[in-house]
Amino acid sequence: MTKTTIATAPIEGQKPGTSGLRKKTRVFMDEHYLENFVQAMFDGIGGVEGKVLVVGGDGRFHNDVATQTILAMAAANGAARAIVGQNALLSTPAASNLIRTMQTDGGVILSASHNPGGIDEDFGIKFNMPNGGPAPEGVTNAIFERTKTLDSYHIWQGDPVDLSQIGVTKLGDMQVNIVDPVAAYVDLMQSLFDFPAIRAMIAGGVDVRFDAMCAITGPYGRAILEDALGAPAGTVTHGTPLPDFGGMHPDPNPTWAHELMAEMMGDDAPGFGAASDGDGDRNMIVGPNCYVSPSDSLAVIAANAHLAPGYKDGLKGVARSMPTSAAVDRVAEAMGLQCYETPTGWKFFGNLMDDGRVSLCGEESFGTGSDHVREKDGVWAVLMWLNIMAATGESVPQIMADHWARFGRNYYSRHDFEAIESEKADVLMSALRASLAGLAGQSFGPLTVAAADDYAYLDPVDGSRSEKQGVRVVFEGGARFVVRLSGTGTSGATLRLYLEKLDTEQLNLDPQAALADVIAAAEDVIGIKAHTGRTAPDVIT
Ligand code: VG1
Ligand code: CO
Repeated sequence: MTKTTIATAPIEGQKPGTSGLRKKTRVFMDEHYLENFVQAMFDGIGGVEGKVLVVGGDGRFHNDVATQTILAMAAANGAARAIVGQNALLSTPAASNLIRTMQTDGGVILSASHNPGGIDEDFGIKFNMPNGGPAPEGVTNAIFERTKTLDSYHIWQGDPVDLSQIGVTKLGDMQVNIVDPVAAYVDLMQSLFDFPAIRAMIAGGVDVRFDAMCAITGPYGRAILEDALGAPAGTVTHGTPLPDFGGMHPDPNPTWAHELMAEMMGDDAPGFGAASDGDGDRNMIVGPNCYVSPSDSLAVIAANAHLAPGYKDGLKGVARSMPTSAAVDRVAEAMGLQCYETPTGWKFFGNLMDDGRVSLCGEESFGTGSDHVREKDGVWAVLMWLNIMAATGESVPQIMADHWARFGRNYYSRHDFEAIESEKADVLMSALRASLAGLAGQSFGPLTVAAADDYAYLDPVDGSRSEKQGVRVVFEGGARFVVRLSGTGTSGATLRLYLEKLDTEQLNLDPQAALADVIAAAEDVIGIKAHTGRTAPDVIT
C-alpha cells in the first residue's frame, strides 16, 4: 500500500446546505467528487494529522464504498485513528455519542437523512465537531471555500479494510477501530430513561409499533424495544437497513410513514406508534387515532421531561427553530425556563447546549433531542414518550388533551411545494422579500399584519450572525406564517410554508380547518399559484 497524491481541479457547487453536502448518488460517484469534498473538509478543519475521527453512515447505497474512500484519505492525510461502526453503519445520534464519549476530534457522517437512497436517489456527507454536533457555518464556509481552490488530494491505494469484524486493524499507519454501532448508544439510553418502568408498561399490555422504514434505526429499535424492554418480536417493522431503504422514502411523516399511520388510525390500533428517518435523528410520534405534531411533541417533552431519571432535576432551558410553533414557549414561560429561537438546522443548537443554556431542543421537521448528544435523536424521543407514558399512566391522546387544556393549542401545519423550478422559487422569494416593508397594517380576510421580516439570528454565545433564515409574517393576535426554501433537496427547489395559530378554547379542530384563514392570507401575500402554478402542496405535515 502506498500514499498517493492525486491531481484534481475544483468542482463547482460543493456548498454544504442545512445539514452537509447532499447530491444525487451518481454525482457523488463521479470521478474525484467525493475525494475533493473530503480533502476540502480535512483542510477546512485545519488538517487531520494525528487526529482521531469517527466514521459511519446510514447504510444507504454507496455508504460502504464512500467509507473506504474516507478511511483511505484519512490515513493518507496522517490521521492517527478512525473509529468506524461495524459494516460502516452508525445512526447520526450514535455517531455524535461516539465522537463525544471517545473524545475524538470529530467525525464524518454519511447520510442524506430523510431523502430516499439508491443509485438514482440521494447521498450526503457532513462533518461533525469534537462536541459531536454538526459543523457550524464558519466551518462549512471554510470547507466550501477550500473546494474552490483544491488542486490535489491524498489517498492510500490498497485493499479496502474489512469492516465486518469488530476489533482493531490498520490502514497504513492509521489504526482502525471497528465498533458495535448499537451497544454504546443502548447504554446511553439506559442511563437516561426508566427502563424497568417502560418494560412493566409494555408487559402490562401497551402495544408498541416502531417503523424503522428499512433504514438505520432497525438494529437500534430491536436492541432497545425488543431485547432490553421486552416488547414482542415484530414491534419493530421494516427493521433491516437496506441500501435503497426497500424503496421507502424514510421521512417519518404522515405521508411517507403511511403504513404506520394506517395501523395507528385503524380499529384496534396499538397504544403507541413511532417512526424514524434514514439516519435515525428524526421521529414521528402517534397514538391510537392521535397524530402528535412535532412542535407539540417538543412542548409535551418540555413539560414532562423531569419524569425521566436523566432529567429529574429539570431542564436548563429550551430552544426551537424559528419555524417551529410557539407551543414550547408557552411551557417554558409557565415553568420559568429560558426559551431560545434559532434558524432551521441542528447546528445552531450546539453553542446553546455547550454553553449550558439549554438541555432540550426541537424542530417542527420531526426533530427532537437533548444535550445527551449534539444531534437530534429519534429513538431518544420515542423513549422519552414511553417514559412519560409509564410515569403518568396516561395514553398519548390523554397526554395531548391534558397538555392543550393546560397550555392551549398552537394549531400548526407545514405545506411543502416540492421540485419547483429553482428560478421561479428565487423570483417568488425576492418578490416576497421586496413586499415585506409595506405589509404591516394590511388586512387579508380577517387577519391584519402586525409585523413582517426576514429572520436573522445573532448567536448569543459566539456572536456570529446568520441572515435570510426565513420570511415571517405575524398577524395581530399572534397567528403567523413563515416561508423558506429547503436546504436539503437535490433537485429543483422545495418551498416550505409554515402555518400557526394559537387557540385556547377550541382544542379539537382539524388543523387545516383551524388554519384556513392563515393559509388563505399566506397565498394572498406570497402568490404561490401565480409564481409556480401550484394550487396544492405536495406534502402536508
Ligand atoms: C430540513 C428540516 C430541518 C432539518 C434538516 C436536516 O431542512 O427542515 O429542520 O434540520 O432538514 O434534517 P430544510 O433546509 O430542507 O428545510 V435531517 O433529519 O436531514 O439531518
Ligand atoms: Co435525519
